[in-house]
Amino acid sequence: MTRLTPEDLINIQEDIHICEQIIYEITDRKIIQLLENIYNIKYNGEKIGIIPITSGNGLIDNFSESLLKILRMFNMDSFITKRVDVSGYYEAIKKNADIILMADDSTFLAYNLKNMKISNNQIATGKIYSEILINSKNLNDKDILIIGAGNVGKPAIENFIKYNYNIYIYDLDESKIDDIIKKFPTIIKYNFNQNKKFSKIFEATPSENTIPESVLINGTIVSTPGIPRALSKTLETKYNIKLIMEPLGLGTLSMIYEIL
Ligand code: NAD
Ligand code: 2YG
Ligand code: MG
Repeated sequence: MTRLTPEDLINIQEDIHICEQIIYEITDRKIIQLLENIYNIKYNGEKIGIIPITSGNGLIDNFSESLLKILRMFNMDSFITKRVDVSGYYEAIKKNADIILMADDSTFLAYNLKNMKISNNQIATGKIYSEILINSKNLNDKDILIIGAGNVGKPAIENFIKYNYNIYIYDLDESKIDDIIKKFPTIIKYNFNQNKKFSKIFEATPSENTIPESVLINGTIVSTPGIPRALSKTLETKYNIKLIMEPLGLGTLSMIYEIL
């Protein structure tokens, strides 16, 4: 997992705004409509407390503030606790939060204090970024290339399996692919010599420029939570790629909807 930097988050509202437009172009739905469909639930004014956590490598400047911006962009009732860690948790409960959001170096979770549902950012991120491809208007092409079969990639793979996709996967770590193929034997191990092109690509790795030109066609949809960027700007422009990529928003919204 790549640790977010304050710089990653500088344009968070603009990044989400651009994603909103591309998602609408691809699926005919706004982000919130998509989430309501995926999780079959509507947001009903639940109050969300964001708790800054200082453990391990400490606070990321802009992290809690970015979460607040994201939630408020979608009109969710939210606040950041003034205190941190355990005292912040206490404050969130005293201020009648229904849901808390908090992250240390390895886990970013949302917990619904009323119904006791919990969500994990990696799983919720894999879900929303895969659903964008699954809900694209191009329903005929059921081939998907997945690059990166880690904690975000795996829930995405399970989702594509559910929708009967022909899944091609590539990961630097071959053992990851082998483990997945043991579980889902229909999955195909992809190597870039196969020279197959894709209209849908999912990428979740911590490496840069993992998507080579050889797999692209004009208008390929690339849904990629991976940080840093998986596709060069040159290739994005050359192939008119529909690129879904932002560092925090979609995954966070997906976490909230998962536990409503
Ligand atoms: P992970 O470490 O569990 O998995 C990453 C996988 O990528 C591993 O299997 C690794 O072998 C593989 N990999 C690394 N370099 C590769 C390369 N060059 N080519 C192919 N495979 C490669 O990490 P994760 O939790 O799945 O997160 C993946 C990325 O997504 C990270 O950058 C993380 O920060 C980011 N992330 C973004 C969001 C978001 O909201 N945008 C949310 C969660 C995670
Ligand atoms: O409260 C704080 O400011 C810090 N304790 C937050 C630490 C978050 C560390 N996690 C990451 O950087 C991310 N990879 C997880 C966020 C998912 C969205 N990319
Ligand atoms: Mg996200």
